[in-house]
Amino acid sequence: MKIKEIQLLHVKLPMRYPFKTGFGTIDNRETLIVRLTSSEGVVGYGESAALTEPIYLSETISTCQHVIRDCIAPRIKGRNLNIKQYLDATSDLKEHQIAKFGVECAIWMILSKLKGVPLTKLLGSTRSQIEIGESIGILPTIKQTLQVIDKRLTQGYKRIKLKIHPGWDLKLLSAVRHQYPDIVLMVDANSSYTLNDLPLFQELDRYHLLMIEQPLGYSDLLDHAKLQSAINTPICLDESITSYDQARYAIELKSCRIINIKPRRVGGLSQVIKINRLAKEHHIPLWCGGMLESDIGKAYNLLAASLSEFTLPADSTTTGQFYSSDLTQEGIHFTNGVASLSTKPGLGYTVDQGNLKKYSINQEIIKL
Ligand code: OSB
Ligand code: MG
Repeated sequence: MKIKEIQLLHVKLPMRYPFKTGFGTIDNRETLIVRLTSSEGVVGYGESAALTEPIYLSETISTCQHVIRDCIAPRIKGRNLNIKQYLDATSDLKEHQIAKFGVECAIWMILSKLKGVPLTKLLGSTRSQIEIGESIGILPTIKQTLQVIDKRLTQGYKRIKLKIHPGWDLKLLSAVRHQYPDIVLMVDANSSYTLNDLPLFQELDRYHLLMIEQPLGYSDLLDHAKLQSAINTPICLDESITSYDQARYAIELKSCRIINIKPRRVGGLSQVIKINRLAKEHHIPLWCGGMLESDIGKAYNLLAASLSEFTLPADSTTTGQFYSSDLTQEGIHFTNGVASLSTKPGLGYTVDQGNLKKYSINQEIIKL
């Protein structure tokens, strides 16, 4: 299979309300849709869902456009591609995981369609039902947070994740645990604390949390190891796990006991498969995180979550929750907090061409 055209669609989705986290507020979601056409005329989609600024990870939509156009495109031009050949062709490119991920997904999709085999089968999935949890951003009041939790529990979500940052932590958790002593609950600090906050994390041990996600510096494996040895609650790393090797270092250093895998953060579904194997060897539970992707990106997250070690609920929202309109015809929906994976070859969802066009603010075509 060869790629004859790459389209980069810079899309801006209509966001219904801002999402506030320890790293800042996302109030305007732009993303990059990667559309590849093979020489047979088969189309595959990927999403390089970086943010517009490097406030969560270091890549941006602009760096993804640059790397795909100027570095990945010339390397895959005219070459026969399966996943291994794509990885070989781009192996000299350092970092830029989100850019690589967008192209790799589109290649997986084309291969799945050409072979007539569902992606779950190509990836080696072991489950077709994915349990979902909700990630609740920092809201103006505790009362509003309790209302959202109530709604999500009624909808059947399997666990609740609360964003915390200094000043929005103990009081919040005490109120939530008072109202819901037994729900499966976790927090995500998005790197907003330091080791000086150790007493706070020791106090958090009282709230029997499932895990504390990324409490310290975004690339800091050392302080996380120190913190993990001083508290009982498992630490889960998100921002710090940018590759298979970082996952290996974190496990060996005991920087965490759980890993949040975002397929785009580690550079591709191929890397997710490798980390899944590593996690199995070391008995490290995984779960799939999200970063407010469009439906296209979310569909790939759910596929990643179908691998064997993804035993904890994935972060995801349904179509319509953050964006009033999205990019697939079917939309992403859950029944009682569970997503069912499609068994069709390809993405498993039909891309809504009308919406893709409507929400594109810039389009670039690269002929190979
Ligand atoms: O830290 O997990 C995170 C969204 C954007 C960037 C980082 C994070 C998040 C979330 C939301 O927590 C997860 C989702 O997409 O449902
Ligand atoms: Mg996180």
